[in-house]
Amino acid sequence: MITLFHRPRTRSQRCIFLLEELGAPYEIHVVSSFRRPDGSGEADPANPHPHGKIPALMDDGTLVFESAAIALYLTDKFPENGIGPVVGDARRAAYVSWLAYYAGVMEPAWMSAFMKWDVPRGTAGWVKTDDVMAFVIATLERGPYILGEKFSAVDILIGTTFKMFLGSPMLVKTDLLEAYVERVVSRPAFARAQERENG
Ligand SMILES: N[C@@H](CCC(=O)N[C@@H](CS)C(=O)NCC(=O)O)C(=O)O
Repeated sequence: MITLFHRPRTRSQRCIFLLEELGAPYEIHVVSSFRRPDGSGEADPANPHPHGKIPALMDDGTLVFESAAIALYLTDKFPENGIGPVVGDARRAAYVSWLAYYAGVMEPAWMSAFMKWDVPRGTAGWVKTDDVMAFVIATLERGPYILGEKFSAVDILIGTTFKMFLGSPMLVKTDLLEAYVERVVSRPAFARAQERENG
């Protein structure tokens, strides 16, 4: 059985969305406690994540952590509906590239914008937020999804992040981005995930 360690209104929401898309059997463990940004609070001792963060996923005793790794693990395990191109699929290279890009480039870029850090171009492997957004927008102009015609788990990560920040100083609202977010969050699996938000 798959157990998702979850806290409402955090990154683990996206894993519920993905599990619903995949039609996977799963249960949710809502963490009993968590650490706050000011350092107060304790992580739930039952949470197997190495830093007590969420999401974490246990699959019959095997731990998977990091949202992008969880996405890849689950779409490989449940390939039937094709939302995670598997080895041999022409879109596999783009799929794993975007998953790594999401975690390794996009999140740091957005975080630097959120924290108002002016990271000089090329520092420590980082890419400027404007350059990241130019690439995302050019990709979505070909769209309608990041990998092209077909929705994938990459859209779950990116579309739900955009939903949260669209219209904030971090992410200027445009018709293209608004329509993309709408395409992602109007999926029935997103609504089902919302219903399971509290466990
Ligand atoms: N890179 C991780 C980030 C996980 C993360 O930082 N999650 C936040 C909630 S959105 C958290 O657990 N914060 C509590 C803490 O850092 O102890 C991922 O994408 O899975």
